[in-house]
Amino acid sequence: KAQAPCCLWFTGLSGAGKSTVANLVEKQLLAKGFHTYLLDGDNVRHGLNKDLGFTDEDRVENIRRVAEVARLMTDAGLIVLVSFISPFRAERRMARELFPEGEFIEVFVDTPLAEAERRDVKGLYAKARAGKIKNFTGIDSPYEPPESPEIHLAGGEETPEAMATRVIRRLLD
Ligand code: GGZ
Repeated sequence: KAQAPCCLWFTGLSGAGKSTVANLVEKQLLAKGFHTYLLDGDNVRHGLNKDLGFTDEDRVENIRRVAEVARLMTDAGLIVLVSFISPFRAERRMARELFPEGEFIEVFVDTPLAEAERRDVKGLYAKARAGKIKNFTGIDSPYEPPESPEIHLAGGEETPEAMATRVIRRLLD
């Protein structure tokens, strides 16, 4: 059965593959005729949240605003994909509580820190280790892994395509 509207909430470290998987999932949903929107740092941190950085306080506010926007979008009938580190359990719970039962689907892209750092696609981990970026998640800022996500993806083992397929199955079967 189709689960629309709903919020697919991707969480995981920088470089875990959240946005890669979320983009693949969105593509598949669009191909099936669903109306979707993907919220991520690229379209939120440069606009709505450009006043926010990476202190704990700013991350809390970042996630609060993103959750409220996602809720407005599900009200409008969309499947919303949200792709932020969202490192704190309390804020993910707060986000969950904005949605009716079953409409919030937490997707943990569980790529180990060592693997994300080994890939270091954007070179940010190297900068964080060198002290050039402060408060970097996993280095000198915490990440609290989900305890019971609806979907748990082994980001260090599966391909993005395989992970996206699992999300789609869970959503539509
Ligand atoms: C973590 C940072 C930081 C710090 C810049 N810590 O791999 P990316 O580049 O594309 O994803 C990261 C993104 C994280 O932003 P979020 O809005 O998802 O974070 S949160 O949910 O915690 O508010 C990374 C980049 O921004 N980046 N500085 N200090 N990631």
